[in-house]
Amino acid sequence: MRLVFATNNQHKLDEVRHILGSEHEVLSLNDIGCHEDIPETADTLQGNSAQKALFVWERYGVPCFADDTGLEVEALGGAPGVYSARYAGEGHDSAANRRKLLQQMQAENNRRAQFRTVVTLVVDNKPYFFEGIVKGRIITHEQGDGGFGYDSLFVPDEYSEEEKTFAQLTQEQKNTISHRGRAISKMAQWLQTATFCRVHR
Ligand code: ITT
Repeated sequence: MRLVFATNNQHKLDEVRHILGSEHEVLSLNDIGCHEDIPETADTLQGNSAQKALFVWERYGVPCFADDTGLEVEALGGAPGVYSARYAGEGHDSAANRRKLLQQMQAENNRRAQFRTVVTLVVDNKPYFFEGIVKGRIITHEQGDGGFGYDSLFVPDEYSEEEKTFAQLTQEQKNTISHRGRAISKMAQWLQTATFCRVHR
């Protein structure tokens, strides 16, 4: 199926194309000529992902999906959460966000955290939601130079013995266990069984 992924984040696009493989053709906002800054004004991940996907559906009328992701840190009461992109201010500056997180966590013993993604898929004018979560912990210094965003500060439980952050895993390894990998795989599974894209014989 041909689907638009409503994101301006090239890292997300690469990850999702890798997860969906050749079964679905994933177009970017660029590919459909959408150069607008899509509003994200909701105060939940589900609200923001719906806002992005519905924006594209309403303007372009094509099947599309969006994700909104937050890093939820136990000791910070779930922050930065839905505000993860703007944690250190409006600039979407990932390095500044990581510095602020390290500083907020300086005196904390409880380092538990999770990434949570909510994907909204819009087909036939209806939104469908898929959630993915990965649990782990925040380390005290950056480690690894792959990935993006908060990846170099997050050790998923699946790699706790090796003490490897998301930024030290291959894309394949991250996708297999990640919040986005899990949510997108649920969407792919649902697409396989959904009646609207079946050939009715
Ligand atoms: P779009 O809204 O255009 O999709 P974005 O970068 O604004 O892209 P989000 O609002 O979903 O994406 O992400 C919020 C923040 O969380 C952002 O700063 C990212 O860097 C970070 N983030 C999202 N996914 C991540 C991941 O898989 N690993 C590490 N950080 C991630």
